Amino acid sequence: MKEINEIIRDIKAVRIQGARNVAKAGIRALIITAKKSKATDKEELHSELIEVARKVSETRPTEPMLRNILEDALRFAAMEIASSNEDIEKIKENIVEEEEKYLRKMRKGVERIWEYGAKVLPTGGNIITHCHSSTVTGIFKKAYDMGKEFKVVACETRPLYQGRITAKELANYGIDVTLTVDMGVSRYMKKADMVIVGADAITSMGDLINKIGTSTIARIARMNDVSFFSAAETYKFDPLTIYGVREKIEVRDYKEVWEKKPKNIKIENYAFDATASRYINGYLTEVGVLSPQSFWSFAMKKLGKEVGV
Ligand code: RUB
Repeated sequence: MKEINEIIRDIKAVRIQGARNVAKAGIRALIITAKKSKATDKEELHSELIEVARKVSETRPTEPMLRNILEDALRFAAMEIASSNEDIEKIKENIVEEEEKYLRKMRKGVERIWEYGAKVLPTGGNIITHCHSSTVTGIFKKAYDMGKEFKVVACETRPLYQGRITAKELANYGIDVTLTVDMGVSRYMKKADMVIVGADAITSMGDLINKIGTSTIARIARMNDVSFFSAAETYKFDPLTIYGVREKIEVRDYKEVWEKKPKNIKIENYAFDATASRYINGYLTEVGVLSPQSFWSFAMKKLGKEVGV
């Protein structure tokens, strides 16, 4: 299906970027599949949805939110398909309706993070962020709407410069923002009050996987006694890490770093890095401000999963 292939291409090319936007695109892919499906029976429809979910979930390896959400969405579709006595066209409609409801639920969740985050943001503070996280920019916008005064420093985020998206979005909203090259962050840390970044994955140990460079910023924050928060829905939790599975870090094409590199130079283009929980003061989540140690238990409840013994 053309639209699904486009979604997949856009996620892989980081035109759709940030864990939430990627997860939302996953749900949109299921909605399109159900809307456009020519399946004439339940089994065919079910396998079409499973196939699309599988393809989308393989687009970026470090995105548990996408996988958690697709798993949830497929669970509903499977229940609807198994239990409904309605005709196939009505079942497709019900699935579309339910997935749209899911997107609205996601929106409510992130709005709660924006509220909690905006309260935590120090009035008159200097805040540092990295990359582009829709969760984090939402916090800044909410705080701005509440009348809080603060300044943001955004790291440009090589090699794809997602920091520029952050800077543009905040500046267009009227927020005071300065863009720095990534290695310039230390200069700003001396005067900073807080660092807030997003999250791609959170492990059972409370460690954070986010855009490469995050762990360096967290260490510099600690050296300067600056508190470090990550804004993340509990859907960012990777339940497999409880069972010892290490979070995969996506390695992208070296051409993003240096398109015509000399042959004798090696380039490793890791998209993300891991920040140990000891550098993290807290996670700003839809259930409240959580310590890295308690994140997993709230997340497991949210995902409806139990720890096996
Ligand atoms: C984006 C990134 C973001 C998180 C959180 O990386 O690291 O901090 O995905 O974003 P990329 P959000 O640009 O490679 O996708 O809060 O929007 O989920």
